[in-house]
Amino acid sequence: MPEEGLFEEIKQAFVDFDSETVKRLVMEALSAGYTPNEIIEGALRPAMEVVGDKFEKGEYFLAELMMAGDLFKEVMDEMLAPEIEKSREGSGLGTVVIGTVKGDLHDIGKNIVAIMLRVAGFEVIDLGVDVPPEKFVEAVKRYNADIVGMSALLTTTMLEMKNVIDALRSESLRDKVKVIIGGAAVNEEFAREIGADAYAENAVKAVEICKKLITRR
Ligand code: HCB
Repeated sequence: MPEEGLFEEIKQAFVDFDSETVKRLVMEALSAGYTPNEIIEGALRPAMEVVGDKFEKGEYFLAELMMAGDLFKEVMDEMLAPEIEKSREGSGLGTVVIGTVKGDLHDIGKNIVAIMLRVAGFEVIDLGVDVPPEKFVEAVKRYNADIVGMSALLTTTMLEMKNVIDALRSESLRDKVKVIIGGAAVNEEFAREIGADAYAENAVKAVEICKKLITRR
């Protein structure tokens, strides 16, 4: 498959932090008709996983994690987000309050989900990173949200998702909102365990699921 070769090259250049080559090849992929999501899921996210693995093995350090974050953001902001914006579908689907949970500063995946939800027609209130449960609760009340989206990439922060759900429950809001979770630390089983309505492994799935959740309310 030609895509595999091109995506593999993007991935390799990304892992080497060769930003010029990454950008040139991403442009090539867009010109060849690949969607931003195909490029993210087929090349950039797998590259991030390699960087993460190298960090775990002690081959890369915090500086490299930061470089990877910066490079991903550059490619998103300069090339992919403007492309995603072009496919705006509509508006008025409902309101989603989204954030990365307390103690967690990873926001790249959450930002992709937020932009894709906006483009699909949701109003998105992005609370940013390191968001404590009370802030989620406050935003749900303030914006009369339909859905709460949470992101966690650390095993040390994933339990914060349960704290948010508990906080919604104790404010009698749990029946009024649907809860979707995502991020590298979590999975379907964990979503069930903490009482979330859904887990999404990527942004496209998150949009699909939010559309379904909104019609089931
Ligand atoms: Co971070 N980090 N990091 N990191 N980091 C991870 C997450 C590790 C897995 C790397 C590893 O060891 N293999 C690891 C966590 C291990 C663990 O807990 N099991 C780790 C660690 C340990 C740390 C620090 C503790 C390192 C240190 O200081 N010693 C530290 C923690 C800081 C903190 O949060 N308190 C840290 C810091 C950083 C940064 C700041 C340098 C940087 C983040 C920059 C930023 O986000 N602004 C960073 C990065 C870049 C990573 C990796 C390499 C990439 C993460 C990423 O952006 N992936 C990551 C390795 C990995 O993930 N395998 C590593 C790409 C995006 C697109 O994927 O999964 O976030 P995503 O999002 C997807 C998907 O999950 C879904 O849709 C998105 C799009 O498809 N989704 C949702 C996401 N959120 C959703 C919400 C929904 O409601 C629905 C779907």
